[in-house]
Amino acid sequence: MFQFESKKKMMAAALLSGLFFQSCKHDDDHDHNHENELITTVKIHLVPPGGGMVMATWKDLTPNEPSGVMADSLLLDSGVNYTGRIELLDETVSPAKDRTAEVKAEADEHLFVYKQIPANSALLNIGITDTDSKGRPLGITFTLKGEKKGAAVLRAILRHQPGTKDGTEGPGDTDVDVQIPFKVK
Ligand SMILES: [Ca+2]
Repeated sequence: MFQFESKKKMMAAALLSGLFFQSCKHDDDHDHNHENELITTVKIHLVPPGGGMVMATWKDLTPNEPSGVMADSLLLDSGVNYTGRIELLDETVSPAKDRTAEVKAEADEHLFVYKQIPANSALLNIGITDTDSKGRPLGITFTLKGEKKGAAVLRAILRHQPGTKDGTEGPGDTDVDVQIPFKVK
């Protein structure tokens, strides 16, 4: 009787550890998949109030190598309030995978940071217009206005901040970091 009970317990323990092992394995797979979520292509879409669209594409089909980066330039009118949207794609597969929806689904873990190079150029006024479930900025949509004429570079950084997002750039690591030259005329 005692032996029977202890065998049952051992079987239960083995079953539990098997379940535990499986759930760990699942987490590993998830992390592994996330690392493989490539973003090769970033598109900036800008719509002026009168309609039409300005678009620029940044592309690097070899994210693990420094070479191979291509970027369009944006030509903007000063004083115009553009409605902006950023689009992320993985073009290493066909058809291309839309990564924007994944970032939106994981809004609580992501933040787009927009900067100008040089930092003191102050040619653009950019304001993020979307938020995550806790009211913190996300940055898939934004407004953009050319405050004065000149040329500089728009830098868009996607920060991945699982469990650490606080609305600032600091926490986490970078999923993609792109630079798009622009001119305000
Ligand atoms: Ca590359």
